[in-house]
Amino acid sequence: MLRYMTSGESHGECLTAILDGMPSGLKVSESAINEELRRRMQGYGRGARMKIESDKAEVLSGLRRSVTIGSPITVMIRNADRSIDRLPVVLNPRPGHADLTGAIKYGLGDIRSVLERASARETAARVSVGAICKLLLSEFGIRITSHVTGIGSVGSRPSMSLSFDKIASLAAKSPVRCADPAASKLMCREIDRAARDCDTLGGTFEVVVTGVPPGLGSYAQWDRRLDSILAGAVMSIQAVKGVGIGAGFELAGIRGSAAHDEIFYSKAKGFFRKTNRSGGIEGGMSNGEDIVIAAAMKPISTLRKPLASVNIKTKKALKATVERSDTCAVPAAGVVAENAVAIEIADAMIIKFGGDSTGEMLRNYKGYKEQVRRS
Ligand code: EPS
Repeated sequence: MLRYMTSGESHGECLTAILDGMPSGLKVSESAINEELRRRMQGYGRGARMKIESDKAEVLSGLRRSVTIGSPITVMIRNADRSIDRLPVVLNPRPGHADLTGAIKYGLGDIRSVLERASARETAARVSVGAICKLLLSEFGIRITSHVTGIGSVGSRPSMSLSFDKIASLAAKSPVRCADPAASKLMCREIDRAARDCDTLGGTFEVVVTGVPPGLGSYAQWDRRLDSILAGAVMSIQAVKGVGIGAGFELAGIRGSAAHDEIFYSKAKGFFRKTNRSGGIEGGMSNGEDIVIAAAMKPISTLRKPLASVNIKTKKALKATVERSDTCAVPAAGVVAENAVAIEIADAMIIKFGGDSTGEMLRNYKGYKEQVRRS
């Protein structure tokens, strides 16, 4: 039901996104989009580009007096650095980046034409779409946060016992968005060490969604399974190499009796679980518990001490090109993933509750909540 596309090069005029299928009657403020863009730019270990830019969204269509009217919404983010046509030709592909295969695939003699679009800067446009989707979700009491659980060799204590609000407030206070203050300090030092060695770091993060009603997605068809939709959205973020739902890969190594979340009932809560190893999704559907998505990001592939490569013109062995980049962007990737997830949850909500107007959705949602309460 919801569709979107982004366009724009990292050092071109601007990034844009068109979001189609957003219901009418939703108040959208540019400041709410800008707050998400600001969060994406944060994080210990980011590079010089984040000091140059102060990403701001301009909504060009789809709103009247700041309210959606059911027509496609266009968002534009102007680049401060628009040097695309003055930047030097790139001939030495960076291992791990889109550079080499992109140049071969599109028949491009200058790798610059590949990296301008492959750059993770594109995620600013995606975040602007996600920010609008977050506004829709907040009408239904659905909130999304993220936190970093590992950077390089430093891991944090498992957070499964922390509440959504605790994770959100602790992550917001940490320069690496880690909910464990002691691990947060160690992560910053790990980033300092990598930067000193002209190296980069990856890590792991979790996205948590609270307030989701049971029954989004479906077991009835493979492409309607919510877990696969969310995994695809998070996997599509630049440098993400692994995604798990709930305890994910850990579930493979424990017995069924220890893996599954037992079912309880009380008059006040209805059906509930005391554990959430399934990450809020069973049978491809949300089950009403918090949705938890874990992801692993590889280290950024632009190294200031570059790896071995081959010049695509002369075929001579050389070192890869050094581009300005980040030492670590895991905290930002978590924010991007929140927004990528927001888009898919908003889509699932529109599919379940109808998508022409926000009022219609709220009416249908209320009726369904009653059905759930009586179940
Ligand atoms: C990014 C902008 C880029 C990079 C980074 C993310 O800006 P520049 O290339 O001018 O420094 O900092 O991109 C990458 C990590 C990448 O692999 O391309 C941004 O806005 O997030």
